[in-house]
Amino acid sequence: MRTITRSALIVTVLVCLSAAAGLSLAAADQMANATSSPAPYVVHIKNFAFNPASLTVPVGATVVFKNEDSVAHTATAPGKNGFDSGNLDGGAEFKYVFSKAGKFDYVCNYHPTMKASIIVGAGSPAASPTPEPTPTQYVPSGY
Ligand SMILES: [Cu+2]
Repeated sequence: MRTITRSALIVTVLVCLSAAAGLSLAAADQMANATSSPAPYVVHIKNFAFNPASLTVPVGATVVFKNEDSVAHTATAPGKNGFDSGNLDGGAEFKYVFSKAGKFDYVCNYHPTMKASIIVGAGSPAASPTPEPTPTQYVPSGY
């Protein structure tokens, strides 16, 4: 009984170690992808709303506005530094590159109650999840 418990413990430790290794590999992979080709940011236009209503992106980010409704919408930020998707039929999408920092409030020209904003920051991409710290207490000293 004692030996069974012991080997069960060893198996548990090994499983934890491989899980941790797998996680850090995945995280490293994700970071490499982020630096080489940043994932596009997506604003979903659905049920007469922009989702997310507030999106923070780094300077130079590409944002894709996807109309997932069956009716037409626009994504329009007035002003000389603004942007305008023009008419977006249901299922259509519009890509825009935000090359300047700032806050861009935009609306749908057809439905003025649809309001949202894009915040373009000067720094690195926001919302990069902090990886869990490696559980070093599980590493046997003999390894
Ligand atoms: Cu609309």
